[in-house]
Amino acid sequence: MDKKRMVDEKSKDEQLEMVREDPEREFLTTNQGFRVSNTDISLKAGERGPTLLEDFHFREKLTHFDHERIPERVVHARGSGAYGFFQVYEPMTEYTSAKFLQNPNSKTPVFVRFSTVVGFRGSADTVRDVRGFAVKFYTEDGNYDLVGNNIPVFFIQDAIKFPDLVHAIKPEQDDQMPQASAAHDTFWDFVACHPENAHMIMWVLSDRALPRSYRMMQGFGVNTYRFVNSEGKGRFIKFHWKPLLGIHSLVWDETQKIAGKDPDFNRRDLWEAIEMGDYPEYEFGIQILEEEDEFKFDFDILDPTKIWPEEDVPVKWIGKMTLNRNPDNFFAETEQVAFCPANVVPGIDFSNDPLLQGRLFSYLDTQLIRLGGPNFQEIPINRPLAPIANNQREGYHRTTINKGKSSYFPNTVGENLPRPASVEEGGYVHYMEKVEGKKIRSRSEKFKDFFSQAKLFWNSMSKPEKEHIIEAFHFEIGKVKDKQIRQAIVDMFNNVDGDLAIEIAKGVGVAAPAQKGGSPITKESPNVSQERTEHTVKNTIKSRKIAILVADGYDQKDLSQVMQALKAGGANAHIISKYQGILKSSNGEEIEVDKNYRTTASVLYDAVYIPGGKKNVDTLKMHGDAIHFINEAFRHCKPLGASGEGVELLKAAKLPDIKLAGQESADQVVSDKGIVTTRKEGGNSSFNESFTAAIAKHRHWDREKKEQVPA
Ligand code: HDE
Repeated sequence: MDKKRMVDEKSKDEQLEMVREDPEREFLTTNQGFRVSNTDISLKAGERGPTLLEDFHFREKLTHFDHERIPERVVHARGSGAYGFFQVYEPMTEYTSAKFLQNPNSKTPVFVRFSTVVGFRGSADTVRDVRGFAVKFYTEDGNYDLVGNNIPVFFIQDAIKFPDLVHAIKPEQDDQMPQASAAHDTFWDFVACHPENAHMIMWVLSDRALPRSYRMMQGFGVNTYRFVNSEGKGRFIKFHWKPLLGIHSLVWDETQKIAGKDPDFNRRDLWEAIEMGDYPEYEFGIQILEEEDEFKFDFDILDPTKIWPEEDVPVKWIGKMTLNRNPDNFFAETEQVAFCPANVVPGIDFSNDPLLQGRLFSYLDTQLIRLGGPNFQEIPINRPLAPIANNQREGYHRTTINKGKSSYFPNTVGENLPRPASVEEGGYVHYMEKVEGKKIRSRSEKFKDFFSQAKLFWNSMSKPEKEHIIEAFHFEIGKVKDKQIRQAIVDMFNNVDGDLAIEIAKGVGVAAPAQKGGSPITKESPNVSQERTEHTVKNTIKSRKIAILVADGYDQKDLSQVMQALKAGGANAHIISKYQGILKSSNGEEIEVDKNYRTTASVLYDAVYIPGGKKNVDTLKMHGDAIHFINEAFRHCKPLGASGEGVELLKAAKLPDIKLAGQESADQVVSDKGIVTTRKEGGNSSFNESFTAAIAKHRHWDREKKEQVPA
């Protein structure tokens, strides 16, 4: 009898409930289950005597503690997880037989882990890095893992180079510095020795590597996969995730400051959003390529350093994922989750992408050491919802109690069960691709074009995005001590774009290329730009964090109407003042302060607002921290809003070349490069509209003079 169970949104939660421990148990016990009478003082021979070996509780407590660490992931060590569900929009029968992609009414439970790549488990969230975007679908056919990143290409073309890459980018082997950063000699030496990195480097030095939130970044399967339908027809596939909150990033200076102020910034953001019911949502997309079109492009579709430009192969959006529950226990769930690209269900298969082929081996291998043996799939977070039946036995930490006599196939003692399933019964059959060739260490000719798509990416950037990339080169290469490596990088990127190479050279103390070079590619692909892509939205302020700077004597009407408008748009406002406690408005109303200048900073917010009230503003003018708050937000191109007397505080901050609302036209709302002001106190709906629109835009790159502001 087929024991497959029906899977719905709650199935994984119900399965986990069986192993959850109730925190409200009354008595403390040992691991043997008997009650402990004292856990504060060890058993001693006399009050001042030595501790006795027979104190089993003491020994058990310390022994367990001594063994509480497991190896961190060799890459992607720092991560944050969340549960949710996935729903397909319409049956994908034409393309794949995967069951979870057939029924729009069924919800498949998922667990997602977002991560940085290079830093250790305790490193800061906001470093410049690729972000992992790994999704485990607990489908009725078994677990399907889509282990992706937030950048659609990779550094190298062949998995055999992965250890070299990771050794080069991790802290250097002699002094173990720097932490969570590519800005050091060995990494850039590796890059200069491997021009195949060029395209990926363009992405890593772009704003993509500084996501504002895991909820506001795209995800990509990177490798080329296959969908196979029930007739056995295969098609090449690339996977995409698109965040419905839009695609937004931080700026470099801000990320470095956040790393000190709140190293858990992205983790906290995800956790708090889910706690507050702001459930992150992502659309799931596929690029589909017919097999007969495999050789149609000037790049090899198996090369993971290449995208399939969306102008040539559009993305079809086929479903949506919602994340709606935080884990109960970080270690048990987020740390012990084990993803593997080889975990596929019938209807999904691999391509010969040489990076993917290596990945299919590496993940299972790494879990064996990290999770201590071959039974890690029994850990609750890794357990499929589909039943498991095979003849694998024993090994460390085995929890399944296999009954009966047989542990082999075929057998006569156990009715020849469990037996392999036919295709009709749901058995996984590998795609019957015809392969032939000589054993050879080589790759196809098209793999050797390293620069065309790097240039395509550069061509597609908006002006501010290009400036950010140049600044990133100045930081990263500027940190390289060896001048020869710095020169080699300038020369390497001269193959991408001559002007870019000249700009890099300017900032890092080496010569511009002797002869200006560059790839001849003129094509653009706007969807690779975060600013130009059609996949972002700039019409919502949902879940954005707004700082409101306030002191005693504020204008209550001003404050409450703006707070209401922000709340109506789904944003979260915080009252910030010199001290925590209660503030009084000019009319005697009270409001509680959420944060003081010590416990927060402008870098932790998306926008800043200052309400009116003369006494309020006169006090704030004397607070250097308030002026700094404004200057820093200005420098990071964030929206600022002020009403009534609040405008005077912006004046005091001396923002260069910004038009502020003047006394002469009290009703007017002035909106200039994201700075929205009105002199009218006590409520103004057109101010709210303009300020909300400025926040929705996220950043205002048109502030050319931002460098003139000290912050
Ligand atoms: Fe991974 N990668 N990877 N990787 N990767 C791991 O597996 C590996 C690559 C990605 O949240 C490891 O369990 C090789 C590309 C994510 O737990 C390890 C190669 C992409 C995560 C491993 C790659 C990824 C990992 C380390 C080159 C985007 C974190 C710990 C051939 C498509 C998953 C672990 C999580 C983790 C190997 C390249 C994504 C060592 C050999 C390309 C999101 O097995």
